Amino acid sequence: MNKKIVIAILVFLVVGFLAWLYFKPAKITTTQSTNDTAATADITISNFNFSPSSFTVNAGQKVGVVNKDSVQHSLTSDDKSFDTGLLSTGREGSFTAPTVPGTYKFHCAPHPDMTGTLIVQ
Ligand SMILES: [Cu+2]
Repeated sequence: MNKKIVIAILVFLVVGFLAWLYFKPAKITTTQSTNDTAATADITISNFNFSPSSFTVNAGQKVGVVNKDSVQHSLTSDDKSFDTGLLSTGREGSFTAPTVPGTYKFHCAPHPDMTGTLIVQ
């Protein structure tokens, strides 16, 4: 092999490596903002129950809901102002609390006997 070519390749690799060291993107330290999502579920569904069945939130707050039951459930307000939609087993959903303070009854769409109350302050 031609020595010049070998040297050229080595120089190219070294320069490339140094350039990479210099220009490589700064470590991405920002993590996904959690401002717009509930960090953890606030309401847990299990054994055909909402827990807690009465929950107080601030107006417009995002509320996380997790379904730990073996069947699908939803958290649906009686007046349809909020709804997680159907949540399968293990799934987490959320809804945004109404912006008007008040007491809002909710239920599970497939199981209307499952009820709870959201207090918006
Ligand atoms: Cu249900």
